Amino acid sequence: MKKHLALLLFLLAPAVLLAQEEEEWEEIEFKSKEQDEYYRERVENYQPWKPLDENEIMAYENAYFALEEIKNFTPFQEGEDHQRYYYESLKHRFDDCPELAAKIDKRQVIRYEKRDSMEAIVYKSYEYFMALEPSIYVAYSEDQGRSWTFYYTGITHCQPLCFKPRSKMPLFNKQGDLQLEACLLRQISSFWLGHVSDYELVKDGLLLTIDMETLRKDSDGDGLTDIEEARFVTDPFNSDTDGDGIADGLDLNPRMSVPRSDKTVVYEYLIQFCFADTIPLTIPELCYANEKTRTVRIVTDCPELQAVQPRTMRVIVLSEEDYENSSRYFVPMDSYHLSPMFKVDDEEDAYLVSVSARSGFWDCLVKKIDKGWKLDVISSGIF
Ligand SMILES: [Ca+2]
Ligand SMILES: [Ca+2]
Ligand SMILES: [Ca+2]
Repeated sequence: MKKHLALLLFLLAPAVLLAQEEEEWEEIEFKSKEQDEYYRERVENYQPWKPLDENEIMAYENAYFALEEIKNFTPFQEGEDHQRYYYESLKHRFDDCPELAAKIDKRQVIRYEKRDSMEAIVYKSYEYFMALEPSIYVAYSEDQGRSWTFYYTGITHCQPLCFKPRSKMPLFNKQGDLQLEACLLRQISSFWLGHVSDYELVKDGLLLTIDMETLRKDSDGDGLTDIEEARFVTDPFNSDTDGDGIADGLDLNPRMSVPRSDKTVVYEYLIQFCFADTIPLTIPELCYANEKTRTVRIVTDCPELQAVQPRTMRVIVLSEEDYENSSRYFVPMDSYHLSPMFKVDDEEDAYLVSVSARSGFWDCLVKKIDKGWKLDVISSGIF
């Protein structure tokens, strides 16, 4: 097996190791000193996943909503955090929740309540923010369910707040805000493909109050709420964080406005898993985000990659330093790993580049040709 591939597999372990056993790897004949150096450094700096300690969990505060201790509460039940729980026991629980209300499947629902003309559904979804645990959303209607608005709460299921579907407390409080019984959980095993992470209870008997005004707040009017901007690491008080003329809510790469190079177009193909034989050097037509656009994160210091202008997804590009400074309470968004383009030692205008995500990895050789690039996938694996 090519050395750098072994190093990459090591970094992505353990999910990839399963795939490794089933795949016969081709020998790759192209050598690159740049590539060897890059993977050597990554292995040296590799930090394995570490659980938060109990004190860090106890110190959790929600940046937007009040979290308080309550005396009478529905105790946490073992397995309540587990995805399967919803599929087995929630099927019949919300009989008063109209099926597919607001196009939400009943199995996603944590709490539902109707009061006068107001209706609210608190639900889990992987849509929009791809992450290893689902995010918590609120669907809200003020006209008896005829029209719905959807809000992101900034909370990732079990990280560390876990809400209780069995709660008997009314969902609407006297002020018309939402109150949710919760507990704090601590993740004790890392995620890997096809495996649900394990959690332990750290603190029970909590109540989170989601006030609707804060949930809706979009201070700079760019179409993203302040809570979404925190997740995207964009500026909630500047409607165009990267100053490229496209508002944050529409921008498919809202954090970075970096000059393009010939290599940028290669990355644009790879992040969309498009392995065309030839890649023309044309600048892609400008596309815009909408409220359902899938969002992935890319951590890179490589300017050619930071400049990407995706067409079908939103990318949140963080430098290595931004990433180091980001909150540990968040389960990361789905991350793509794209390597820099490494010059092949003995060949003009030829580069090795790798892309990997949860679905698999691809190692490619790209060669500059007249008006574009020729792309060959030299090895790949599907997880
Ligand atoms: Ca905003
Ligand atoms: Ca903004
Ligand atoms: Ca912008």
